[in-house]
Amino acid sequence: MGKTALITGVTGQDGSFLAEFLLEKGYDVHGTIRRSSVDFRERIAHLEGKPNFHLHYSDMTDSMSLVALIGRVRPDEIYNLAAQSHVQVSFDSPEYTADVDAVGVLRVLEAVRQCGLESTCRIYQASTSELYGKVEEVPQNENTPFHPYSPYAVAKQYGFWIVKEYREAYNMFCCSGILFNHESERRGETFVTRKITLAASRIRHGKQDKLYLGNLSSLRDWGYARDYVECMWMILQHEKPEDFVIATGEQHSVREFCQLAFHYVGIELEWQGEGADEKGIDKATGRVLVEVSPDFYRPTDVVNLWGDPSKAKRVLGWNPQKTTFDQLVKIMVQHDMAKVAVENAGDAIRINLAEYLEKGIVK
Ligand code: NAP
Ligand code: F7E
Repeated sequence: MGKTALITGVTGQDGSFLAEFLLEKGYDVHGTIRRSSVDFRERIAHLEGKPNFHLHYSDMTDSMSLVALIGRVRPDEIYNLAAQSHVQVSFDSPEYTADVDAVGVLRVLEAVRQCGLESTCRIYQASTSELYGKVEEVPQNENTPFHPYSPYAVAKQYGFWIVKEYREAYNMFCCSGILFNHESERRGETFVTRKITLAASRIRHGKQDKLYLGNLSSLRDWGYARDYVECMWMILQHEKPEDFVIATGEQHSVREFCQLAFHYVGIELEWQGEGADEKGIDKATGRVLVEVSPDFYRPTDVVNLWGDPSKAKRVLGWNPQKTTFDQLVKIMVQHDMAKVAVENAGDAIRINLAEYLEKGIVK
């Protein structure tokens, strides 16, 4: 019999890639979704209807739903990916972020214990490079001290420690993957990379005039989400429960990401000015296409993330450079150029429809 996995947050970027990956491996995959007045299942629509793919309503703030679900599914592996994952939003909703991202982890661990699965069920916790926050060492590895620098990071730090506590106190197979930023064509549209690739595509198609960003000098270690979900699985197949840093080992600025994304839509940018006055200008036309808006500054910003994935490479045999930075930007831009082209076609049909309705041709 194949294994059974439960993914919390299956509708998210990572959840959708992980579900695909596990289904291909022959798993029976169960995923949690939230009730919403509009259904946001775009990332998993292609999986619905597959016999080994099952969806259940649940929420990380609702222990009863978690206990009932885990007791019913009795998973061999749980991937706890559900979270309020936006750092800037965590400054506006700190209490909710703590409930979901900190206490939510505890709820999953306790549900496993209450269902008597503590010796059979392996648990992966989606931890984050944001724990290093106001960094105390560059690059960061499994021994680098934490200095969380946002309500999101503080909540995730609780998640990290409670997983370690349950491992030590109850001998449970639970581990944290300390994942550095990973992006894709499915990335949420308000994270900086996707915001840039979508804006560059819209500007190229004449649908947007300008892109406003916050800190252009912020440094990140950006990988491809599809590669990172494989590592989540590898962590749970390892002979003993351990925590791992997952990163590419390469660092780039927001400005560099922007430069390359615009390059792939056919626009070469040059940068003028500094700080809040910095601008990205189209070399060919002299038009200002990128400006800084302090609206996107954070009360405390993490500006120097750079991961050292040596342990994952050595112990798990994971390849941190499967998709390069250049390839990642290209994948995202190609996707978004196509998306905007389809949106344009959709707009044309909608305009015609409105005209038809107005003229009484269609009733
Ligand atoms: P994402 O796209 O924002 O997906 C988050 C998922 O969590 C969605 O399915 C979302 O459901 C669900 N969720 C949010 N609040 C919930 C709640 N109260 N109850 C149940 N489900 C809830 O995030 P991601 O990029 O895939 O990241 C996956 C996990 O890895 C997160 O825990 C994130 O914090 C962590 N992480 C991400 C990165 C990264 O660079 N992507 C790096 C390190 C760690 P809806 O679709 O209904 O909103
Ligand atoms: O910001 C700067 C911003 O929102 C990256 C989550 O998946 O990765 C993600 O968190 C950097 C920051 O991601 C804009 O100030 C500039 O320094 O794309 P982001 P994040 O905060 O790194 C970690 C590992 C997670 O765990 C999280 O779940 O870019 N930045 N201008 C901007 N950021 C945004 N969002 N928007 C801007 O306009």
